Amino acid sequence: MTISEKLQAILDEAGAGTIEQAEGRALYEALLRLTAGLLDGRPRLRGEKRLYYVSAEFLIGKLLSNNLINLGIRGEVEEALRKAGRSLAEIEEYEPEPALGNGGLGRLAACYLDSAATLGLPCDGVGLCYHYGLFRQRFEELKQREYPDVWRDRPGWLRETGVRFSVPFPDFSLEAVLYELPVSGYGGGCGALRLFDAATADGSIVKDGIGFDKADIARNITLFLYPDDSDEAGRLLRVYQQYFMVSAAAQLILKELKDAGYSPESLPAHAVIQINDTHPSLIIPELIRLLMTEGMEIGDAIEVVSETCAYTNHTILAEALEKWPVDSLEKAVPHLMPIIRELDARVQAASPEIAGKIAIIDGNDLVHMARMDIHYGFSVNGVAALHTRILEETELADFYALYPEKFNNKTNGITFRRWLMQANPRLSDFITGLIGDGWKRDGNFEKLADFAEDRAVLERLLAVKAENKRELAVYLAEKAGVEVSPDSIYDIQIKRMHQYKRQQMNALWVIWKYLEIKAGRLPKRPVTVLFGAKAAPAYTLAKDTIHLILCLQKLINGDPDVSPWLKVVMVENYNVTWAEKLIPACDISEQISLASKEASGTGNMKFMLNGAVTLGTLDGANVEISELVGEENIFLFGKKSEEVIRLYATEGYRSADFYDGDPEIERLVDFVISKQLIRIGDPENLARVYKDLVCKDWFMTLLDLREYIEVKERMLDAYEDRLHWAKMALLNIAHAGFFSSDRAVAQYNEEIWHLTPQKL
Ligand code: 26Q
Repeated sequence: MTISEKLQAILDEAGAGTIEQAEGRALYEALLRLTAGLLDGRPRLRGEKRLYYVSAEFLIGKLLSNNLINLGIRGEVEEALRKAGRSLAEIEEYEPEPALGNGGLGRLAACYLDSAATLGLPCDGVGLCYHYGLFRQRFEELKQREYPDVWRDRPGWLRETGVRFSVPFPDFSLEAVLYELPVSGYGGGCGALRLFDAATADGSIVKDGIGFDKADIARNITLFLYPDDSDEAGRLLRVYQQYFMVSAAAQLILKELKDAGYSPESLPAHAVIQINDTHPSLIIPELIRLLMTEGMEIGDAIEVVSETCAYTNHTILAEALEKWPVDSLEKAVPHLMPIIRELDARVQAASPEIAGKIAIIDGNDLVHMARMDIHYGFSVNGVAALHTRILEETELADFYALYPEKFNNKTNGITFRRWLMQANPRLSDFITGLIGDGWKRDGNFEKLADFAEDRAVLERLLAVKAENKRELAVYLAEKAGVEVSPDSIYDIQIKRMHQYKRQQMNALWVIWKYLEIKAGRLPKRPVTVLFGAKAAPAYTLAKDTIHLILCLQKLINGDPDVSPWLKVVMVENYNVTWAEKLIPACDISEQISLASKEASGTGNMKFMLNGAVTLGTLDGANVEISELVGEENIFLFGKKSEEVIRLYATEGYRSADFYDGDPEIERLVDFVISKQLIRIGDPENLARVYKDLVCKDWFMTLLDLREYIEVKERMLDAYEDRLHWAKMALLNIAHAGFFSSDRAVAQYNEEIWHLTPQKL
């Protein structure tokens, strides 16, 4: 049977009509059934040793297109739909989007599952089956409002497995119900994303946006990804949630060990647990506890667990390094406390002279999750070369001195199946036309560099970008109701809203450009500045920055003198789908974090792969990007990480010095509370942004602002030499191969996991 015939058979069974006439929803459901059926037929990856990638986040996004690509039938399906006057894009609109992550860390986990399945590695993701993903963002009165993100109300890929475990809390226990989503590899086998829900979880307790009774643990535990932790009850709930996840995960791992006929002592030979940041760290004491209930001595249990667990650090921001008060843990997981105290006692006894610096439980009765991972895991890795170096030399120097052999770097990667083949079919075909399609498996684009002086190729590359820009303009008009000119330069910053990522610096540039245009100094070509970002619900300054950008959007787009030259667009509810639309159309990739603060970044890699040129600081993986493409193919600015670290150490940065000492900076910052903006926005929110910039500016916006403006001007000028720009874009693509998540996962496997790839 052809794909068309199979699809029609499913539609017939549902009485949904022909492919031509079926409603979009019915057609989506039919295609879902067809694709899920094909995935079911794939061999599940097995082996002597399995990886359990335990993570509180998996930002998988929609899966239909991705699964079609990995099954190798996307072309056929598209052709069948096209013949019937339908399209995959139309059908995908009906697919719910699992937004089970905040940003980089969650998306990385999703890319790694794709790569592990592609490489034939027996690997599962293990996490929580939140009822609501990351909140849905709406802009109301130019401010962010949060709403529950419902994704499980329609047919999707999730299915119940029938496997259940009981998770013990002090006065009650909760039943964990295991769900699974299939994870297809490109041409390979099939892994799984295994997500636990609580049998008692009940969405009906959600009231008034994303509010709910934080004390009703049985009903709220798996409702939300990252419940607001700005108050005590919210923080306690996070502990309950984390423990629920890891207890179920630990029971699953030990059950599978037993089912395979292996003894508890042999755990390290048959399982490796990658702890994705500290959110799953309680799996260490929980596994020890469970092994002890099987009769193992504590010392042996500690050894077995330490040989099984490996830890990845994703951040050096102090406020994100989890530390839980002993009191909270005593309340939620008192049965783990004797074990955590024993773990702490052992490390303190082993290194008494530095006990204060490496203790798991510190003098303020805070339990340091990362420290537990480092002491009782066999591997600690950072996510980009610079990040790992900063961990070793600064943040975790005491631990590096103790355990140099545990530390290693694994520079992040992205899956080219989603971020090139799926998101950018035009570029994908263009590349294949030039160098063949070996890159789909080996991620090698180096041969593209041979065309760096080939005028015809460069012109075609520009044409591909122009076509993607037109497509985005149509999408923006449809989805956001804004008109942008495809002839303008698309300058894009999409990532979580955070002060360290410095969207506020980009906003100050927008103000600068606005004032330039107002003064009659017109740019050579119009610029469209696009933003996409969610702010954590309790992060006031981040929400204020969104407000500032939305005010600028209104002011500028509504000003007939300025809007032909400058437009600002902040897309609502930025998510994986938006990223897939925006990245292929981008000219300038904004990667402007304060050096030393962005562990790696992965958006930077996606943009590079799609032929955008980076405007960035020497932070995270930008350092490696610049080494790969060469300084002539990237626009760098700003203070280096050593200098920034020194400024923090010496308290050497005062934003007021920059504000008072530079009339140009003063003018831009003052504009935040100007009459023009106050008329549009809320004075309270704008004043907070202003005040922070002048009085605090913890992430040193004003330090790099001047250089940012200068280099961005140079970049806009460079854009006018279209062939030279195309050469830069081509060389960026040519050197993007290193950032394949296949490379990253292969390195994890060779140096940490040691799984045997299955031949498929
Ligand atoms: C911690 C404590 C309390 C409340 C929340 C948190 C919390 C939640 C989420 C801490 C961190 C996160 C997420 C971090 C994250 O996404 N980090 C990003 O990871 C990417 C993948 O490695 C990197 O590329 C990014 O540089 C890094 O910011």
